[in-house]
Amino acid sequence: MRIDKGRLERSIEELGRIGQTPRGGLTRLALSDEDKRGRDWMVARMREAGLAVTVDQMGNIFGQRRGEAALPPVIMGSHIDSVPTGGKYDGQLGVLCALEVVRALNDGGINTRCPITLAIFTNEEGARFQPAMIASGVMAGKIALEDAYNARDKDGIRLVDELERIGYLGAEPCVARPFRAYLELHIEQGPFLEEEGLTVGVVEGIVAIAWSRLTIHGVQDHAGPTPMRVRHDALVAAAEVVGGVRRVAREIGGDLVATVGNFVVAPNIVNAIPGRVMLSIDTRDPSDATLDRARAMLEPIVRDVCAREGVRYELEHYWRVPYTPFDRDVVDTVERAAKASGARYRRIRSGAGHDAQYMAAIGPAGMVFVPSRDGRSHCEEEFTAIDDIEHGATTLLLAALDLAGRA
Ligand code: HGY
Ligand code: MN
Ligand code: MN
Repeated sequence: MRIDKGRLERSIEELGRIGQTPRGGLTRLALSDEDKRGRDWMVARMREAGLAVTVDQMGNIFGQRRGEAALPPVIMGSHIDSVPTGGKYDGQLGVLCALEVVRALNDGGINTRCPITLAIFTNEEGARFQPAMIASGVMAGKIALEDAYNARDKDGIRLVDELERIGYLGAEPCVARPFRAYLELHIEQGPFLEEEGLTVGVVEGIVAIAWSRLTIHGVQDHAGPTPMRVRHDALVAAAEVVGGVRRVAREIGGDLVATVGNFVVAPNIVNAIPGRVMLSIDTRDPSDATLDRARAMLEPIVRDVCAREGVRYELEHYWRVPYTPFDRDVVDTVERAAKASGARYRRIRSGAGHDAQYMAAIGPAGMVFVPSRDGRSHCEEEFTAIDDIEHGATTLLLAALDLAGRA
């Protein structure tokens, strides 16, 4: 019983071709036609591997491998939706390594006491519908199903209508059910494993994450005849806020990160003074108290900048996930598996959110990291070497077997 590196590499290439960009990256937005094709491809492979496939109300896909006893399953999961011009490892690698674990168990004729379930979560990225991890959030009871259904993309299309359109609006309730453990293999998306020459990260927890939306209302006007002294320019105020976000991150320092990634200007033409700007603010830190401190520093900056420019604003704090430590026993099991796999490893914390963050709210969860070349992710340069992937997948296999118990 072992991970078949060649088979796993072929699967990564094959699934990675669905939504592939000209530069070899991936654009497979949640519930898009590419996501449907990716889902259909995965369901076919899951059925070939003998899994009983079900789909729930949020379009989460589950493939169950029977266990010897009526016990809660060991779930291995992740996501196959990507960010625009992202990479073909974020999310999909965890799903394919979980599939490879099932295939290796099948090859070895291994039966387990607990069932083994493969899970593919909808819209983990939050790139098309917000917030991120919306489907595991519904399952964990942290996001109302109706709110998730009514989430709209930038074209005003609702999430539920897209689930229906692509044929993945399942009947199974999207609710928490007991599980023996949840395991997620994922790329690190940061520089540490590679810098230290390590091939596996034993993830101890995930940082706290806060998303806010700032909308600034100025006075839209003509760029030519309007004297500077009478202007109320939403973009000038927004630009100063962006600088303020960076200042707050610098002043607090430590592990705090703060990003303005989404920035929408209206009417966004050369010869009109911007009347409205919407910008996103993503802050993360291992300490929830530090996120609160960052917010407390940011709000007066926004207030003063907008007062000076004579513009109105709304600041919505619309998504928050607390610092999430993983289950001690699961982390210890992953560490034992990493050691047994022969990998060079260490314990590490995740700076990215994952479905494991919400799954940890309803049962024992843990993660396995593999290195990212140059620490890059959410970009077409995203890459992880297959030898590192093999170590990670072997760690996943050994940890899942330990937790599920051999029959
Ligand atoms: O935002 C995140 O950390 C993840 O990529 N959804
Ligand atoms: Mn991911
Ligand atoms: Mn991601």
